[in-house]
Amino acid sequence: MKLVLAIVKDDDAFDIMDTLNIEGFSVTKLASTGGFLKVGNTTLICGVEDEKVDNVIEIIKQKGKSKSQIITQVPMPNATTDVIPTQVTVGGATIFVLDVDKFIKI
Ligand code: 2BA
Repeated sequence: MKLVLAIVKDDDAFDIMDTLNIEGFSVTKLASTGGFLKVGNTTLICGVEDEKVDNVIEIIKQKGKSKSQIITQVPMPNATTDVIPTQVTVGGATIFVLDVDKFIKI
């Protein structure tokens, strides 16, 4: 079994969760915050059989859209007072796949 940990945009989270549920996958949603932009994002946790990991990734890929955004505060320790708007592209999803030693439901 694998644990799919997917960091997605808040806007995409419910669509991804609905599709995963319809396809028979259980998923848990955690509210998270990106360390760079300091804005909210969503971390989805999904425990799946090894052979179904690619199905889960495909669903996230289809529903998670990447988005370009302009940030006006770049987190630099010794930044001057001048603010330079910077464009960053936040990906459709950042996905980690971890091995699961045990899966227990009581
Ligand atoms: P944030 O850390 O808020 O990053 C948002 C976007 O800012 C990133 O999009 C990337 O385009 C840019 N960015 C991040 N760190 C940067 C840096 N040091 N210099 C320049 N630009 C930077 P994504 O790469 O698509 O990441 C979206 C969110 O996924 C991240 O939000 C973070 O919450 C998570 N994430 C990405 N990579 C991760 C990793 N290796 N470990 C843990 N979380 C990760």
